[in-house]
Amino acid sequence: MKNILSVMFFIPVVCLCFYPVTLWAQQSETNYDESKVPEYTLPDPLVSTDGTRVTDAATWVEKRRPEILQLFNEQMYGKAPCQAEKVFYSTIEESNALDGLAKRKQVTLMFRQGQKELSIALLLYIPNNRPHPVPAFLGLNFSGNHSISNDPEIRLNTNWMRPNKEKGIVENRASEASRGTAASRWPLTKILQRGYAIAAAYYGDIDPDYDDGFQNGVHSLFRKSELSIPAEDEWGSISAWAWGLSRIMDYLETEDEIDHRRIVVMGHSRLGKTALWAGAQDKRFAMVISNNSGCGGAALSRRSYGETVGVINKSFPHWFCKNFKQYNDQEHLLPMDQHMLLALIAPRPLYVASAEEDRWADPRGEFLALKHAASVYRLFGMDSMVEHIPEANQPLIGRLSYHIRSGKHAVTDYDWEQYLKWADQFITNR
Ligand code: GTR
Repeated sequence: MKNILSVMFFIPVVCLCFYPVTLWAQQSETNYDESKVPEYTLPDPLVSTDGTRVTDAATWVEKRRPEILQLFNEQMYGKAPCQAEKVFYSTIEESNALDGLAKRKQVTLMFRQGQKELSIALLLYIPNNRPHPVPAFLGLNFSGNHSISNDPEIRLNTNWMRPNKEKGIVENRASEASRGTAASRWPLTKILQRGYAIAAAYYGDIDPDYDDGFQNGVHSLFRKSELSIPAEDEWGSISAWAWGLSRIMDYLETEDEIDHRRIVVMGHSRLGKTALWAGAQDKRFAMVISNNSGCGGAALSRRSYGETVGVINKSFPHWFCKNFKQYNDQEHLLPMDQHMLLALIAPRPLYVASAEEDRWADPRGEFLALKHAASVYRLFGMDSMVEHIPEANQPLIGRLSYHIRSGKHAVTDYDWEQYLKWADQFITNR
């Protein structure tokens, strides 16, 4: 018995000690050499499974788009259920905020399925002195709504969080020190002054970001039984977070002061992957922004540059469905690639942004995916300027937009300036 106990203790301790070494080893093997990118042929978004070529928008919408959606559902992100049996919305706080610039509203979205429940805390800032309903940016955040602003009235999120001392997260829980720690990613005043509302929620309310065999968070509401093993095409966490974005959209449809036909869904990094998957599935999102989303987001998998399918599946086994693991080091076998994910958003405006030093996310791969999504936009009569990768900080603004910013993996004021310019141009002109 004693032996078994010491082995049980020993194995996780050894794994934890070696984790940073394994991670370092993976990253040091990473290909950052353009000449070592394997030769690849991308699947053509405009050739249907039966081999016929799609030449008009109607055939794309009715035939080819559903085929591609099915591929991503079954082979990559995993299928999500629609809606919970019961949904309740309750406004827990509403008042003037930010020196009268906006109204702050905190709403709990509660989902009940059988005996199980899940709540999402939604934070809204709606600009005052504007003709309502106003357009809005919707985004999930990494460490709670209280992290996006120093506003002391924002409820402190008490759910599980990934450890992060700098963000005041102690023993997997936020503290008062966590307030405003992500404020630089969310220039609220600037966004509100331009006439946009902001809708924010913590991704961990929907599904905690760790591997537990797809059991906790919203997954638990829809499991057939406590013992059921997730199917190969059952939803991973990215699908769960995207499900949450669509449920927030359901709520926004009931909010009089926000125009649900003008919602821009935005996400950074893993939440950029999520924003893309949400926008690809749910046509109610008028515009989509992928900020540094990288592998499993905007970057082409076949390039195997920076983070690869094999590496992401090992580091984050819970993000994608089990089927996706078949493509570890076998990207050429994928029946789709990420340009086809982007194409699912057509004809809606789409912005892909990279950062020069974010080689892990493969900026060129993000650009190329956007470039190769353009054939589908052309079916809708929409031209694309995304032909040659621009210099740093020279944005290409159009229905398909792209920039590569100097600097690191982050969301900066520069990024937001471009998003706001682009949204001003397209939000009223879908
Ligand atoms: C990294 C991961 C990336 C990206 C990033 C993030 O560790 O390898 O795919 O999603 O995390 O979300 O910050």
